[in-house]
Amino acid sequence: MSYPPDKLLYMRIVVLAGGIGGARFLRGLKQAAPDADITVIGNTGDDIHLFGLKVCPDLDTVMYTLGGGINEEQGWGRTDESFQVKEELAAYGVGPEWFGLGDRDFATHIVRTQMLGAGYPLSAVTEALCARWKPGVRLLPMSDDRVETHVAVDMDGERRAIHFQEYWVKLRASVEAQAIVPVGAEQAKPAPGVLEAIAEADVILFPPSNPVVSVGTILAVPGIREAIAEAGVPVVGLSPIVGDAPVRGMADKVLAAVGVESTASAVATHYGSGLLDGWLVDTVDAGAVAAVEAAGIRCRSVPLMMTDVDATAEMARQALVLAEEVRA
Ligand code: FO1
Repeated sequence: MSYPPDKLLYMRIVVLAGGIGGARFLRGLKQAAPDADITVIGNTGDDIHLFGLKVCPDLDTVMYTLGGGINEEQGWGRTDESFQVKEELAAYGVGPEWFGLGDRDFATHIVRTQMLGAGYPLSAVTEALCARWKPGVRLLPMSDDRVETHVAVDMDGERRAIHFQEYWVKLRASVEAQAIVPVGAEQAKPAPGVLEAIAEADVILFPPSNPVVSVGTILAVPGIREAIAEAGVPVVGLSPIVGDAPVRGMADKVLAAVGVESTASAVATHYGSGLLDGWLVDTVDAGAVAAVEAAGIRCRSVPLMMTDVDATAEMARQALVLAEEVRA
């Protein structure tokens, strides 16, 4: 199939991104549409304060991946990393030991925390950090306000709300999530530039990121969902579920917590036709196309495995092609 018309390459694209899946998709999108003006609205619900430092895993994963500093195997953290600071902290008995902050990564969190302490909002700090990494997209946090995703779990005979990172990294989502709560989201305002980017977009994409704790948390910031629904431009998503299982990560655990089946069609209807115009499912889920279309969402099946940048670029191109189909 030939590449989309030239005008697609120059369009303004807004992407709602989580961590690893979002970052890898963006790398493909940049290859598919090298001249597009891409604004990324990044999830900050995974943010955590550790050792007095503000850590923003999803913003950093996008910044490092697009800026060439990511640990490719892990998909998070820095390349050529060492862990001497973490070891020294552990020698003082200071944890948590379950969260792998490396020495190079620490520098990012120190700079971020210093700037926040000096009064700069997270959006300005992120812009300053990106001046070094030059990700080739405009990376905006969803909000400058503090939003923290907590997970309600039943442990040791009682219900507790724990930080998302504790649930994800320490517990590896091994305990059933009873509820997912983006604490602070209701009071949060979209960061400067977020609503403007949505209003000016030619196309809005939901990458194969976690629909609950990544894209869902961004949509929980009042004003963002409404702005997308009212933007009047194609909104196209790519399923993070292939063959009834998450492509990576443990999205099924948090989908269950919000009562959504781990299928490509269930995730599409969870977003809903009021938000989503188009949905790509993997070829193994071609049987789901009819159900998604019956729900009022244009659907196509294409290969959705981000095995390398070329395969990912082809996925991004298919999303843009579907967006044009929807627009027409
Ligand atoms: N993921 C892990 O599985 N283990 C870790 O120790 C870990 C540390 C970490 C440090 C910085 C960072 O930016 C990301 C990190 N991640 C780690 C990834 C992160 O926990 C999640 O994958 C995302 O928050 C979900 O998008």
